[in-house]
Amino acid sequence: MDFNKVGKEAQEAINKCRDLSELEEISRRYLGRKGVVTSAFQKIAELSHQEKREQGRQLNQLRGKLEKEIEQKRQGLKDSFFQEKSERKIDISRPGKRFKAGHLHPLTQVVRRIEDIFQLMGFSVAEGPELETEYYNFDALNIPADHPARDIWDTFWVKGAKKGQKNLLRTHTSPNQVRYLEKNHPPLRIIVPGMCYRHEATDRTHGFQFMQVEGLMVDREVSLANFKAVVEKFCQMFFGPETEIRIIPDYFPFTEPSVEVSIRDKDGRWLEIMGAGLVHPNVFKSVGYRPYEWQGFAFGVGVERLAMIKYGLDDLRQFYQGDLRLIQQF
Ligand code: FA5
Repeated sequence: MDFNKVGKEAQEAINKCRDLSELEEISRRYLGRKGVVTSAFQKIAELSHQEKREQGRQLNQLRGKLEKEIEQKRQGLKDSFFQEKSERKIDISRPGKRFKAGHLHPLTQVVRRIEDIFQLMGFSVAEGPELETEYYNFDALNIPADHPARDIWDTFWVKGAKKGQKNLLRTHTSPNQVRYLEKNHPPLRIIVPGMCYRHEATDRTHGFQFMQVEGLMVDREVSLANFKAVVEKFCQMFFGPETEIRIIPDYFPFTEPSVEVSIRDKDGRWLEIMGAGLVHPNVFKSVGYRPYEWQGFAFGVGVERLAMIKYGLDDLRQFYQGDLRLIQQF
């Protein structure tokens, strides 16, 4: 066997080799159990003593050299593999990954817009609990237990109330008139946004869960004319300067007189958006004020109704279905 030739061939193969699996193949070919060098070792057993020593020495040299070369190459290939990998990690020319940014739900956007407009008119934003007591939701609002208005505001009664008290999911945001008047002294102007619940068969304009924004302004002299100015300004800022409103009589136990406000939609139809009126003397009495010393107006506007008109939707249940095709439009 020509050791020089074998050595040269092996060296060339090692030099040309580009990846680790190819290198392992070369290593097997020369140094493996049936490899060229290994089989040569087996063959020299048949040679004479002198030749055995000579060839054995050369074969040992060749094997040592190849082992060293292959090991060096192996290390080199590994290094360049990791180098390439780490270079890939910081390849600043690659296009970035796009983050999916969410945005506020259309109803949240509407509530924020309502808050902005009323804040411009000097109203501050207050909050109240969704789990209410019977007292704040009804009694303090001049709706005693036997009042027929309890039927139209049937709701979800909740177990676990304190003794002598009944808990329910609030049917409207009006309890916050009482809660706020108990803790603050007029003159005052507030709005209270929040979720309301009613035991109601749903349809395109009614949900069993919906949002209202309550409004309350109390001062020495507050009239329906003040209310009209505020609500008209609000509608024009919210829907556009040409918006027409209609105010007609209605009935609520906690206002006197009571009114209903509608706006005209794009097809010319009147759509009810809120109930309102002047705060009833009995409500002032329930918070310990002397009636007729203070006057006020209050209103409760339906957020989904405003959003439906603003966005041209015909079914408010769509707001609660989480359908991205709808939500992503706004
Ligand atoms: C009330 O809830 C009174 N608390 C409003 C009020 C406040 C009157 C202050 C006087 C003074 P009403 O039930 O009409 O009233 O509801 C008011 C508004 O809430 C409605 O105009 C409507 O826009 C919205 N609304 C009422 N029920 C639903 C419902 N089931 N689904 C969606 N919106 C509703």
